[in-house]
Amino acid sequence: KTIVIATRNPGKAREFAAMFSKEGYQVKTLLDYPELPDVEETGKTFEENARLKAETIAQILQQPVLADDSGLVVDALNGMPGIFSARFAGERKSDAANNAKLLYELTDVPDEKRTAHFHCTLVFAAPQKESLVVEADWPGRIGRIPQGENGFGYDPLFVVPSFEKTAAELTGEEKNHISHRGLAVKELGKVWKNWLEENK
Ligand code: ITT
Ligand code: NA
Repeated sequence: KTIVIATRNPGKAREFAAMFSKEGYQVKTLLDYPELPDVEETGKTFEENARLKAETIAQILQQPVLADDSGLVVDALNGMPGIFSARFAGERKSDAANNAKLLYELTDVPDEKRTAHFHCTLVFAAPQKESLVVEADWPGRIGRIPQGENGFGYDPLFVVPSFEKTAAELTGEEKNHISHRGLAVKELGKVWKNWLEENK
């Protein structure tokens, strides 16, 4: 069993591979298809962007494709970086640059106002079918010093209340169990069977 995920983010790819291998799936990502185009994320919402990625690649490959659009929503920044999380510090900037910009923007924000959540929208698209959409959030707060070596993106600054550690200090297993992406994959598992029945 193989599932194609329309992502070029190696951090996401690693998490999906860990989660889907438990269900007996082998994960392929766009890192395995270097010839496919980059899908421009012109949408105004996570769902629009996830749809663009999943439906474009499903159309090209003529097979079912899953896509993830996700990001960090910071209350004190009116929801930024949100859908712009991957390019907060500019196009093709490093995770470290994004984290540095986030810390800078929050310099004068006190601890009790540093609340945030990660959001994940997953779209499962198949040629000639209605797409399946699920989403999940992961609440936490933004720390003051990057800590931890695991994960990717904003994980070193995202403090998880139940652990009092950053997401980058959790093991991959601990993160996938409670993260926005982990919860969205669980939700997908629940609705997938029905979708397959309805779309035979
Ligand atoms: P693809 O579109 O190829 O999947 P991307 O990184 O551009 O890769 P998004 O447009 O969905 O994907 O942007 C998601 C960004 O949000 C990601 O680059 C991180 O900066 C951040 N992010 C999402 N999930 C995260 C997580 O679990 N931990 C840390 N940062 C995360
Ligand atoms: Na992207």
